[in-house]
Amino acid sequence: MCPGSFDPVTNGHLDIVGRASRLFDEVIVGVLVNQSKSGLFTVEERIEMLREVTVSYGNVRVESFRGLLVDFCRAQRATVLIKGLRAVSDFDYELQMAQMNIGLAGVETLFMPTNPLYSFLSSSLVKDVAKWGGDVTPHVPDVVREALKARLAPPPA
Ligand code: COD
Repeated sequence: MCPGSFDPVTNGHLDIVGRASRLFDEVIVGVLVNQSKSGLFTVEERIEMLREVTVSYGNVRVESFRGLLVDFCRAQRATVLIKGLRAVSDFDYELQMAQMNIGLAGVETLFMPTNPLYSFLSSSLVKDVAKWGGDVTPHVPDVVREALKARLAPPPA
């Protein structure tokens, strides 16, 4: 299980999903439906983009979930969570979540070091750069770049 918000998916996420797909028979990308936080893209839009960019991996499927991640893992019969670690700053929070998830339901977490090409990448940073007209081509798949352009385009004068 590769869980996240994916608002939107970046090349950093994709790198982790692709590497996980080579290690496991089946990979589920779990997109959190967060009712208390509205994103730039709807969950349906995020899922559509994720499906498009993972279509070449035959063993990856994309699903949404609400509530506790471990309940979703149980429902999907997923036993391992895969998380990417970008820097030491990610580790504190990821360790807390990993320990909570194993305590709640025995679901293990494996950490994958980020590809150094993407170690500074986050969905928020990409949205901020795109908002101010910066080029996000190296950081996201083309379909995401175009969606960002369309969503963040300044209104016509
Ligand atoms: N390089 C490598 N990995 C990356 C990169 C990058 N550049 N960017 C992101 N990642 C990886 C990280 O592993 C991250 O965890 C994952 O991708 C998803 O990233 P985001 O930013 O899309 O998603 P988050 O961090 O908002 O996701 C948080 C969860 C949805 C996993 C968490 O909130 C959750 O489990 N929520 C469900 C409720 C729950 O069970 N709560 C209790 C948790 S103990």
